[in-house]
Amino acid sequence: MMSMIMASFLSAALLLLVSGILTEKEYGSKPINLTIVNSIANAPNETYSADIVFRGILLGAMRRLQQTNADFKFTYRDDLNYGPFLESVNGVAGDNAEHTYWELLVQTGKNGSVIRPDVGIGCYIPEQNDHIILNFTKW
Ligand code: B12
Ligand SMILES: *[C@@H]1O[C@H](CO)[C@@H](O)[C@H](O)[C@H]1NC(C)=O
Ligand SMILES: *[C@@H]1O[C@H](CO)[C@@H](O)[C@H](O)[C@H]1NC(C)=O
Ligand SMILES: *[C@@H]1O[C@H](CO)[C@@H](O)[C@H](O)[C@H]1NC(C)=O
Ligand SMILES: *[C@@H]1O[C@H](CO)[C@@H](O)[C@H](O)[C@H]1NC(C)=O
Repeated sequence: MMSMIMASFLSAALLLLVSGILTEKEYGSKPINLTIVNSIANAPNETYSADIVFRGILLGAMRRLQQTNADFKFTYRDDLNYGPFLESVNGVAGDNAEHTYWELLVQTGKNGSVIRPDVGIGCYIPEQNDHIILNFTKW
């Protein structure tokens, strides 16, 4: 008798725990806008919609966009200390001699102002309604 009460108590507790986890986290992916700006060549902007999972990194959304959209291509190199460094987007590559690079900017969904994240594409975790801007520019 006692063990039956104990067992139903435990299963009820387990149910509460599981439903708690399910409501706390979100599943599936959400769209996020990503715009490519070439501030050196003055080429027209290109905007893509990429899917990002809950707390997913920007690099993941970019990889999935590359897999599903033949118009979007990018390359990166692995930096020993900081991880993925974005080298080229749609065939346009940064060049040390010319001091050009792809700058990561984010127009935040919160207040619309443009920030320059202090981490790269492998560490940045976009928030819902963030607008990612890859800006080809000079340093
Ligand atoms: C100079 C510099 C740059 C230059 C590098 C130009 C060059 N070829 O020399 C430029 C302007 C390109 C640059 C860009 C960015 N940078 Co920077 N950069 C620096 C800085 C001031 C010095 C690096 C250096 O010369 N070290 C000495 C050399 C001898 O060592 P090295 O290992 O060869 O250095 C290389 C790496 O540092 C690499 N690198 C530079 N920045 C970044 C950023 C990332 C994410 C990666 C993977 C590699 C990388 O480029 C250097 C030259 O090849 C450091 C801060 C510091 N004081 O260390 C920040 C620093 C490394 N950068 C930082 C960031 C965030 C960026 C950007 C993401 C900024 C942005 N929002 O766009 C972009 C990279 C975007 C991309 N394309 O992926 C952060 C990285 C922090 C982190 N944990 O991710 C640092 C630490 C500054 C900070 N805000 O705290 N950067
Ligand atoms: C992406 O941009 C389009 C056009 O400006 C806009 O209608 C849409 O709401 C944006 N989507 C997101 C997820 O911000
Ligand atoms: C391209 O996008 C940037 C960033 O959103 C914006 O400042 C700029 O006005 C846009 N340029 C054009 C031609 O639409
Ligand atoms: C806008 O929000 C960002 C963080 O999302 C913050 O860093 C920045 O200071 C805010 N800017 C203004 C003008 O409120
Ligand atoms: C891109 O870089 C240029 C040059 O640094 C800058 O003037 C411009 O404001 C940047 N673009 C955006 C969208 O912030």
